Amino acid sequence: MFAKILIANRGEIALRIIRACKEMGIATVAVHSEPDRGAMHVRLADESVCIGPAPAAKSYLNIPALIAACEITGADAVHPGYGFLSENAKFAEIVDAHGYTFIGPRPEHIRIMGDKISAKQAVREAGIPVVPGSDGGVSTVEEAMAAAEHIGFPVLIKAAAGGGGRGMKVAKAADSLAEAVATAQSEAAAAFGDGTVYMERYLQTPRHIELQVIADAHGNVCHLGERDCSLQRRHQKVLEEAPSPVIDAVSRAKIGAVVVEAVQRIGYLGVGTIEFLYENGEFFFIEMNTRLQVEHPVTEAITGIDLVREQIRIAAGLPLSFTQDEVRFEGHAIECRINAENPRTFTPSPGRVTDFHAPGGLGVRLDSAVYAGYSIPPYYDSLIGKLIVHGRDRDEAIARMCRSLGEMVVGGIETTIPLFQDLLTDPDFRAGTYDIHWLERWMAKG
Ligand code: MV4
Repeated sequence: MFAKILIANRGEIALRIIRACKEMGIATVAVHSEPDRGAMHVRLADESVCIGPAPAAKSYLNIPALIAACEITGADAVHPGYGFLSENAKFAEIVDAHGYTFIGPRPEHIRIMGDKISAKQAVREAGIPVVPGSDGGVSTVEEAMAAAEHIGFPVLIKAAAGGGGRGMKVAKAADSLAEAVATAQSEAAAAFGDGTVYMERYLQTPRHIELQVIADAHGNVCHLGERDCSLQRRHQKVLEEAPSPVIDAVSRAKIGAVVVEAVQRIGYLGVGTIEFLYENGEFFFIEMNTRLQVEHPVTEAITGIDLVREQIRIAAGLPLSFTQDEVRFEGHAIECRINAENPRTFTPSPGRVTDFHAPGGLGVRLDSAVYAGYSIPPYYDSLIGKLIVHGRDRDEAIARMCRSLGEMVVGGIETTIPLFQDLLTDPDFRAGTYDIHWLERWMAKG
């Protein structure tokens, strides 16, 4: 097992990783930018290294500085968290080349899944159902027309280098296809430096349902059930729950078995998330994420499995601490992402947190790096905490979340807490009948 792990991240996820390390008896190194000198992850780690000025490109994305921090502190391994360098295949290679262990998938798999066309091809060949679409990229209008003919309208044009919703264009009929393709190509080239696009049938009212998978270096692969992440705004997840209100034990076991078989065939290592659109009882793969995700705690809540501990064990060459048969899905978990933002406009609200009180009690978890007197810097994302509750069933989890949100105090800045207090009392939310477009419509109603 590793003696010391460097955490190449900040905020709540850095704390989350430090906590797993402490429970495993592993020493921790925090890295931080200049304005993050007083951040909680720096306080909780055993040692810390300043890796550069405020802009992420000069600090949290600064690979030479991170490698130097490993050398200075004698760390054995690097945990990238989520965001920043977590899905950067080059970084994983560089970490390995310097003799440290990257706690994550192999660079090869990060690279395959980073390109949405190669990801789709790889999982389809491994037996996972995908959204009907073009085989590979489309480069000309003629190719796009031919693809649309067998896909059927409406179609969606997506950037191969995209993901997370950036650079997508819908074409409702043949007369708008040429323009949609041209716009998608130029936007993709501008945003990602790669104008490659592909096409899919546009699913109009799906849910976003993702499966958590985990694989060790001994050939053991398990799935840890699904998370329903349909409540999003501008491709930002707002609230996630596990299990999905619309997936029963039989369909979970069925898609779980398909995914486990595919992950085995691909030879994947570590934790991963297979994202699906779910419509009319069918799963359609869209993307695979090769990182620990923000919303992983809802899976931890219903399975009792510490995903970060398993990640570290896997990277150290140890087997999974459980078998698929031992995985039980118990009760229901909900996560609210508490952002330092105006709850109606989502305008960032950085600044000094004057008061802070964490909710508590049975089935309540708050992952947050905020403390009273802390100043939220304006340079990074506005996530200041994740409130996760677990109940015996969905109704109990909802009641517990309402109660916890009512206890929580974050003074001095605006937060999204009031948004959740509204959302959780909505009859459609309570019924669990929402799709991926529901939240934006609900917010527009005001
Ligand atoms: C789609 C789609 C409909 N049909 N693909 C958006 C983010 C990226 N991960 C994939 N996305 C979508 N892909 C097909 N073929 C609709 C979306 C989509 C969406 C997906 C999940 C959650 C929220 C969303 C909001 C708008 C569009």
